[in-house]
Amino acid sequence: MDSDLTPKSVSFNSARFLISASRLDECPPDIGAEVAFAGRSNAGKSSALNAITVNGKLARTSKTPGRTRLINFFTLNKEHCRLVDLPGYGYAKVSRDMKDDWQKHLGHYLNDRRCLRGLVLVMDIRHPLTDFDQMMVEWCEHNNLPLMILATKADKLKFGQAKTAMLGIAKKLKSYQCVEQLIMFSSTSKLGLDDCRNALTEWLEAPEEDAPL
Ligand SMILES: Nc1nc2c(ncn2[C@@H]2O[C@H](COP(=O)(O)OP(=O)(O)O)[C@@H](O)[C@H]2O)c(=O)[nH]1
Ligand SMILES: [Mg+2]
Repeated sequence: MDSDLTPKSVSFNSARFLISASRLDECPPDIGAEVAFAGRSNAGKSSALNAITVNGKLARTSKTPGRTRLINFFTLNKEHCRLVDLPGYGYAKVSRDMKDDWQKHLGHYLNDRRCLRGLVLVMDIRHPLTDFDQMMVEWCEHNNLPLMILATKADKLKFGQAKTAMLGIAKKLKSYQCVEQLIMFSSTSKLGLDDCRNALTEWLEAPEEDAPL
């Protein structure tokens, strides 16, 4: 029976846009639990967020890479539980100064955000582990932050090819303790969606004392 005393469990289709921040001091209060999504521009990050939340319009998807320059926060039904869309990296058509600026703010978020429970790194299964992806993996390893890797756009490959790609990624990541999940994913075909949601739920619903930071 449901009552107000029962702690709510996370439901992803409850996600609603909360706020965009370009700096740490514009972020919502650092309480509760957050999971942030990172990835190279055009990797399929917004599409993955939309698929997870069953909301085609939640995180804007774009055929023009590099549009999302802000940290976007989405609330969930459970109190103080949020999903966070980080600025894509590898964006084109911006000055070096602007790039440095974004990277600095992203760095502040990653380093200082105490409610961060885990990072989801979205990579195109056909172009996995770019330099920046590698840097994010190293960062998670160094900071003991649980990492979930979504190897997305798997629908673009034949199953055998996708399997081979996954084995290659797994081999390169086998020495990293932080990698809790490596999921073959497709926002289009919904492959891997249940595994991804289950892992997110586990992170978001873990008691505070088990939090990584
Ligand atoms: N076939 C296929 N296309 C995808 C998938 N995910 C994203 N895309 C396409 O890849 C492009 C970039 O996606 P987007 O989610 O905006 O990438 P972001 O820059 O990482 O947020 C868009 O044209 C999407 O339609 C997927 O799983 N399968
Ligand atoms: Mg995006």
